[in-house]
Amino acid sequence: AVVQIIPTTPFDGQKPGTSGLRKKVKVFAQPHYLENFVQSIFDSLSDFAGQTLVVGGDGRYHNRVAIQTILHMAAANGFGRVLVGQGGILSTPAASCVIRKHQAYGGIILSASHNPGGPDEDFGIKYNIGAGGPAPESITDAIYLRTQTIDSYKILPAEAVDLDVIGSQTLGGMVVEVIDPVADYADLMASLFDFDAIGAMLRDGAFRMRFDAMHAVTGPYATRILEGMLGAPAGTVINGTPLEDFGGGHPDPNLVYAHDLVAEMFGANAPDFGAASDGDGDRNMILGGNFFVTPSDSLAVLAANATLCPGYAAGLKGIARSMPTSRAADLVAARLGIPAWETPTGWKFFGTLLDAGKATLCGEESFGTGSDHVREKDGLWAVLMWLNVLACRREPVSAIVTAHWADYGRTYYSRHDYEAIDSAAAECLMAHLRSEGPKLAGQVLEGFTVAACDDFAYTDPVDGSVSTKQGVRLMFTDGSRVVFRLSGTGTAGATLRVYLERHEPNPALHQQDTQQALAPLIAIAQQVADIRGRSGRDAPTVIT
Ligand code: VG1
Ligand code: CO
Repeated sequence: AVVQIIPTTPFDGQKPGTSGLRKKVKVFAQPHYLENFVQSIFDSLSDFAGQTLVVGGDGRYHNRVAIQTILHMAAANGFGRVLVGQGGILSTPAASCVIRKHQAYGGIILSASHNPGGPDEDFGIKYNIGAGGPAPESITDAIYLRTQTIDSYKILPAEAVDLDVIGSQTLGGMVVEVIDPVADYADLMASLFDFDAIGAMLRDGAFRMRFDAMHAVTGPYATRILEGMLGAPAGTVINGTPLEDFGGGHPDPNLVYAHDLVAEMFGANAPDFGAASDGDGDRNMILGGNFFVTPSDSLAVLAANATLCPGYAAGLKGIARSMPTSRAADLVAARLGIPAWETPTGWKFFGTLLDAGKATLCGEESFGTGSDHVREKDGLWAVLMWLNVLACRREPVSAIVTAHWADYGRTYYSRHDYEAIDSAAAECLMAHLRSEGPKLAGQVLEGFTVAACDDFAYTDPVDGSVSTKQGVRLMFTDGSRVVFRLSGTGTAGATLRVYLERHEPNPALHQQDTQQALAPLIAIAQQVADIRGRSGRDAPTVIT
């Protein structure tokens, strides 16, 4: 077959957000829409002729169609080889693992993460670099620029590739290798954690766990690793078959959407440990019996216990967290005498720190935790790290976390999301905070004195790149914070996120309800941003 050059015209709005380009399936399914974006990726890269590209997705509706297009375009653009997960499946962390292990040039991941899937729901695409992580802003900016001028794309007209049979095929001059999506990732996990100790705990009958794959991509990974390699009883993994529409749910591992798991973990005779992951397998929620571990606390507890795991026995080089994530992990870093880094929201900002050996663990409040083993956050990795810690300590999750609070103080933390509000109203709210916020310095609000208010800007300590307007921070003299930012992953209107944080050193005050403990800060957020007036909403859509 001969490469075809197809004329096209630009589409508006192909700007990658926090984690790639996310739009409704109906937008992606328009003729040339995906092709324009993929060609813009290739046009923003250089020297990839004959190189290897990794391709896979979370299995949502449109995944297979999109992968066929990408394979035919990769062949037309001169890639030498593509590694694609069987059935078009690769979790986001597994894709990162495969890119690194096989020294690929880069990879394309198809996912809209925790957003619902199906013909009327969301789809997404992002490019990852050879180090395995999401493309930095220099590349995503170039891609966006290219989408605005693109006038043609290259594609090889050839039959569809069989994605279901493991092995090699050719597509024009390019080799397509359909790979087992789990194998490389499972090997990496076995190299980091004490599988003997975890397996012994899972098999002895006294310890019970449940993992909710939410009908999303981690089903095959969790089933193979937990029930297969570690010998957990069959049925440990629930909702373990990936479905194109995730069974109609939001594959978002939080207390609102992981309802099957939450019902069991907060019911009578609750298992000892519960966990869930999201659509593309990079998020995690950790639960004990009748106990929720906030993602910010999870990062801190894992950091404090990391040396119990073989892969981290030598200690941590540093801990990085996104700006809105609570500062619980900073306290652990200080105790360990290692650096604590604060980056903008989105995993792409951790890459340079990990590559430079400045950080080992990273985390985000949005149920994201990971390490230098790959360059994405990694849901099942976090679950295995918790299991390794539990296998060593043999204490309930709640006891480990409350002991951590007694030691370091408890950081009460919550995020309030106002989803799908009017975009103009949301921009107006942020503009108001940017101009009026700094004037609050020195004022006393609800008994809290404002130390400073700014719009977070970040200079990457490794490559010097600068990212501005990353969220308005209202900081108080006691260390409490209220942070406001707009989501960069939504596909309808704007989503306002309000992050609330207060450190409580006194163990006698560690058993409060989180929303009660944060009530004065919630009131301050309302007062300074007039959320009700500007958004027209009386209450947040989701509280995590
Ligand atoms: C959200 C989270 C952010 C996370 C991003 C991608 O972004 O807040 O912490 O990195 O999703 O996660 P935003 O811009 O909507 O706040 V995933 O699991 O969707 O790749
Ligand atoms: Co995700």
